[in-house]
Amino acid sequence: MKMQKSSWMLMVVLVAAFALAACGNVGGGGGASTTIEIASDGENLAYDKKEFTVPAGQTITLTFKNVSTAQQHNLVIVKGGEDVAAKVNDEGINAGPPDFLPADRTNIIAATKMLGPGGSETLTFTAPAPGTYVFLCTYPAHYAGGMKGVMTVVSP
Ligand SMILES: [Cu+2]
Repeated sequence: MKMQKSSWMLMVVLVAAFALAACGNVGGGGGASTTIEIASDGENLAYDKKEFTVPAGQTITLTFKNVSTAQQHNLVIVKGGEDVAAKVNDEGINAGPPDFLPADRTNIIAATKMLGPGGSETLTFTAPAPGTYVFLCTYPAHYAGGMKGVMTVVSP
C-alpha cells in the first residue's frame, strides 16, 4: 500500500514537471528560471490564462500584455486566496488612479502598473512556498467581473 502511494506521487510529480516544461521552461538544463506569458482576453474582463504553475523558489519572469483596444488592465499576484485578493482589490480601488494599487505591498507578491491598450510589462519575482495564490486586475469592477486567476506553486 505504501509503495503504491509513492508511485502515484512520483507520477503526479512527473506529470507536473512535464506540464511545466511544455509551458515554456527556459533552458531545460537545470535552469532556475521559468517564463510565463499572460494577456488580457480580448475585450473581456478576463485573462487568457486562468491558471499557471511554477516551482517554489524559482525565479519567475512573467510578461503581462494588455491586448484590449479600449480598457486598462494590470496583473497583481497576492499572497493568498480570494480573501486576500478581495482585500487588495478594495485597497487598490481606494488608492485610485493611475495604478489602483495600495502603497502597502504586504499582501502583494508582484504587480504591474496599470497598462493602457497594447501595453505590456515584465515582472521578475521569486516563486513563494508551495500553495495557491490568486492574481487579479485591480481596475475598478474588473475583479468583480471575473478578471482573476490562480498561480499554483509546487515543490521544486
Ligand atoms: Cu482589468
